[in-house]
Amino acid sequence: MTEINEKIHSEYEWPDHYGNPDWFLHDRFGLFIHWGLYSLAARHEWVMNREQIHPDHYNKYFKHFEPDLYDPAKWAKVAKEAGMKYVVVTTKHHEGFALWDSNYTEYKATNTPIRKDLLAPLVEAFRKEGLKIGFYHSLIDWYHPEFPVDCIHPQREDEAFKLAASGRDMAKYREFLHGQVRELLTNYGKIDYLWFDFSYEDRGFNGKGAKDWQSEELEKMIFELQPDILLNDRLDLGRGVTTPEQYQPKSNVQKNGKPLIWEACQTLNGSWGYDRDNLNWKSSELLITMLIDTVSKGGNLLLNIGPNGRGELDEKSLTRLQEIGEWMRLHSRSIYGATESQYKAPLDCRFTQRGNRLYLHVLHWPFRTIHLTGLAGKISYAQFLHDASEVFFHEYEKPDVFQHTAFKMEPGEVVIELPTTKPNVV
Ligand code: FHN
Repeated sequence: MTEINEKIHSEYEWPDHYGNPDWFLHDRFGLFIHWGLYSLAARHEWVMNREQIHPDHYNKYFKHFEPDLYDPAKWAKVAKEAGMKYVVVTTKHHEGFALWDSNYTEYKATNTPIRKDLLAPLVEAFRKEGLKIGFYHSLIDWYHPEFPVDCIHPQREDEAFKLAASGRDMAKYREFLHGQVRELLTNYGKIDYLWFDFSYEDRGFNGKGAKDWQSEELEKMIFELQPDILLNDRLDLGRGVTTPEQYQPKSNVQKNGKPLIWEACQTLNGSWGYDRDNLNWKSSELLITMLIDTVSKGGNLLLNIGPNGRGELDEKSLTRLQEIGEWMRLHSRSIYGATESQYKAPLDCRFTQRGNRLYLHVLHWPFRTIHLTGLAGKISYAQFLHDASEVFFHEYEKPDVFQHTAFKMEPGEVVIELPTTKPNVV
């Protein structure tokens, strides 16, 4: 068992009946894929709601959906070369359109002009590249006749919930929801991660989600079908992988003073679905910094791409994933199996620690003087760069307390070999 795993099993709140998170804590970096009819609209996965598109009009996308350039083997190769170790793909987003050949709906890929199950070849391709398989599944469904929130009405749940009283049968919807989850966990082999979406807890409707979805029963069924699967916490049961969205937590994520297993889910440009004219693209440097920052706080990064309606990844996404992959080629050893350090990193730096190796990520190389307070004294870059091959960080305050060497291995990576016994650094 790796050092992290000992930490998990001793310190973290992780339900005994949940899958073993060891692989997740080692792998650290995954690919999120948002792909559906909204990809044809090329605006945003909430386009139906944001532009108040009537279902009759939105149905045109269903009639035209034919991703003839879809190449999941290419997607899997791109993800692997980016250093990603698992994938989470939208089996069905809020629009209700199923990528797989579900027996519970006609609103599925096999009934569009592409006329095939799009999930099966993706699972096969990513598994072949050695990535773990995760399914995203939307708990809400704007298309299903019995779900009490349709997309035309404002997404103000209080109005929508009144709509629910108008004869919509939540029990019928729940049967549909549980049935589709059963299909997904039965027909595609071992699934490593199930990522439910649209927590009502996060929106202040405490208790509603777990009640509406009958989350306890759903969770029981999930583990009967896939005993080792990981679950996120959006079934509103207060357990599972915590998934802060589109922001970087200030420190590791905790509950009752105990660290949680958590995963930051982030986009490349602010949109989860393909958004052709989007101008908010994050740089590769920022995305790499987000990965480092996340691991330095003991979390995973789930980084999203939105393939277009033809089934292709756009150039801007491909470029970023390739550049992240080049950084990972050099520095993945500071990411895989690494986690937060007990030491406080200097300003504009991050520490990730793997065993007794402490990786100092200098985010503004080489324009900062490193102040390693609590671990070492202050050195100037001039000295640092001059002594690049072997740099001694000294405890200027208490030189006799602790001294170790730092090896500048690659641009941007400094490895500090720690003594095997924990230094009595105060
Ligand atoms: O509404 C969705 C959104 O479209 C996207 O899927 C994100 C991904 O985490 N989840 C919901 C917003 O919290």
